[in-house]
Amino acid sequence: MGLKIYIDGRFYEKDEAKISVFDHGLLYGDGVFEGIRSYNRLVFKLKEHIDRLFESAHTIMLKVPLSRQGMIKAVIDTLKVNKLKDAYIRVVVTRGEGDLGLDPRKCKGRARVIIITDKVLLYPEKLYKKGLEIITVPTPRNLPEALNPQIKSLNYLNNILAKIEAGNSGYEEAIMLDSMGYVAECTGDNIFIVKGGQLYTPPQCMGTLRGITRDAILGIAAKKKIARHEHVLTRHEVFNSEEVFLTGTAAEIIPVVKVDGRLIGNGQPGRTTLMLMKEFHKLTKTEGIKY
Ligand code: PXG
Repeated sequence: MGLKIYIDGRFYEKDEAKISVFDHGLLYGDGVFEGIRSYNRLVFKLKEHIDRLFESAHTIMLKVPLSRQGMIKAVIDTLKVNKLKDAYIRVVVTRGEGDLGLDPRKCKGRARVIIITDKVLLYPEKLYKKGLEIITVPTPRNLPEALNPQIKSLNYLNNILAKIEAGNSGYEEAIMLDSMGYVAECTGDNIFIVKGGQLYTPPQCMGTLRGITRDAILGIAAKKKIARHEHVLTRHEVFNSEEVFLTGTAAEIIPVVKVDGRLIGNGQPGRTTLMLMKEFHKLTKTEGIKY
């Protein structure tokens, strides 16, 4: 049996799951999305993801045709139909069908809701043990005053350009700076450093997405009585930190051992990173909405 895709309350086989070429999600990237995970039939931080989806939609004045509770139910229903225990869940809301102009008021149909569930795509296991090597790329993160990175919109070209630049240089992931040259985040992950045993991550006002994994890590660190700072970071501070790691729904927590050719600490995943990875895995086993 193939994957079943949810579109507007109905399930379609993967090959039959189609939307209009006039959908403004396709024509203009006009829409919002979330990437969510489930672990052993527990959807991690589902409410937080749906809240963030609704916030993104509110800012772009996109009316989601379901209530928050209705959206949670639709995600759970899709997981049940697909009988997936551990899944990556992509929720997409597009502006819907319009004409060829960009005016969303011309989209007479209602917004479309698409839910795709699939197996999880992770970095290769050995990178979690050895750590990632990353670089800084030239493309700066979108200016928050222009297109705020808090809006998880279908227009991800800013991050895709950075991903292309990382790939051109032979790297999997890249640091993106904000327009002032401070460290913002990576193409699909937030960044943390450890210095003097304390945790630092850029504040969300500096053009970073307020990652749900990021917040979970800050929560774990608080319980472990580790001092936490949401503070602007320069590359110099990243190069001279004891540990660096990235957080995101897909990657979870992954250690970074080299940045722009500079070894981080002793070039091995650090103690605090390893502890946080262990605690994060514990959290995903106990927290979430059951299905
Ligand atoms: N920053 C950006 C720019 C992101 O897109 C994160 C941080 C981490 O946020 P969460 O809430 O996931 O801890 C993201 C994550 C994917 C994928 O499939 C993930 C994201 C976007 C596109 C693809 O890996 N968002």
